[in-house]
Amino acid sequence: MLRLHHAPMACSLASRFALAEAGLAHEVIVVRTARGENKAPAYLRINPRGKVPALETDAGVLTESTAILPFIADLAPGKNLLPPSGGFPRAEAQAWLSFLSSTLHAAYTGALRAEAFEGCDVEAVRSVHVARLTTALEELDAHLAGREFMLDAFSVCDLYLLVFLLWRGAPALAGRLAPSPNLDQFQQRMLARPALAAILGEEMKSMAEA
Ligand SMILES: N[C@@H](CCC(=O)N[C@@H](CS)C(=O)NCC(=O)O)C(=O)O
Repeated sequence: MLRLHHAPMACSLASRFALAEAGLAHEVIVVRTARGENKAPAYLRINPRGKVPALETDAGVLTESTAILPFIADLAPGKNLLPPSGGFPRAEAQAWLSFLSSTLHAAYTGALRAEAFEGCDVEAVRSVHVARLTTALEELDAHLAGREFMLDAFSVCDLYLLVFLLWRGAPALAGRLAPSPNLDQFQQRMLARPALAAILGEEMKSMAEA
């Protein structure tokens, strides 16, 4: 059985989306990071870094979205959630996953959690990261012009990007991001997928209860 450790609306939502789109039996274990549950000994035994996602599998615990998403895709080869391993299209997909993690997610972290940069001016940290976020979103918006998906077909890259697009609605970013019409349309297309819309509804409910 696959068990996903996940915090509502966190980056682990991409793995939750992927498990659903892959049609794999799984359990979602909610880790309330806002309450510090990710730093509790019970969770640190699962992921000593105290981060979500963590995916418990029969072979062990896997962390890092850029590893978990391809792992899920490969467990459901009939769903074609990534190009097959070993070729250039798969390497391109991996490049996008890396970009989303190391550039887009990193920019969001600085923009939304600037106070975590100890000893630094919070507004200066936020401004630098909002600028990086803007550049990354501009690149993605241009990439999606005239395209339905990030790759030639629907993939886990789309699910990972969707989570970061949802984060644009964070109150701390209000009025700070440029319009991104292609990203807006992409987000709408993704949320027209019934499985994703249903999960997002559950996530919103979970956030409201927190
Ligand atoms: N590189 C990791 C990043 C994981 C990460 O930063 N997760 C955040 C949620 S988006 C988290 O667990 N934050 C809790 C904390 O740092 O206290 C991945 O992509 O899996």
